[in-house]
Amino acid sequence: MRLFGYFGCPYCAKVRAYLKFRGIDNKDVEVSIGKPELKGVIENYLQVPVLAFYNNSSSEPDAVVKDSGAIVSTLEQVLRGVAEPMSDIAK
Ligand SMILES: N[C@@H](CCC(=O)N[C@@H](CS)C(=O)NCC(=O)O)C(=O)O
Repeated sequence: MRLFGYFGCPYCAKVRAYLKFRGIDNKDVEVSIGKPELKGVIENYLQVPVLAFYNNSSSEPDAVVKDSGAIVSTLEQVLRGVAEPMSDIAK
C-alpha cells in the first residue's frame, strides 16, 4: 500500500503513527506542488493523506481511502475482521 502525503502534514503524521503502531508496512509517496502524484489514484481530491492499495503488478489502485480519520477507521475495521480485506493489507 502507498501513503500519499508530505513532510510536515499533521494528518499524514497521524496516519504514519497509526501504521507504525499497528506494524503495517507501507510505501510513503511524497507529493509535490499540485499533487501530480495523485493523478490516476484519486480524482477531484487534492488533500493528503490518501492511502492506496495495489495488486501485485497493477499500476491502478484496487482501493483508495481518503481522509486520515477514514484511513485509520477503515484499516482498523479490516484488522479486526469487521470489513472486507482491501487487497491484502499485509503486503
Ligand atoms: N480531513 C482531512 C484533512 C486533510 C488536510 O487538511 N490535509 C492538508 C495537509 S495537512 C492538505 O492536504 N491541504 C491541502 C494542501 O496542502 O494542498 C484529513 O483528516 O485527512
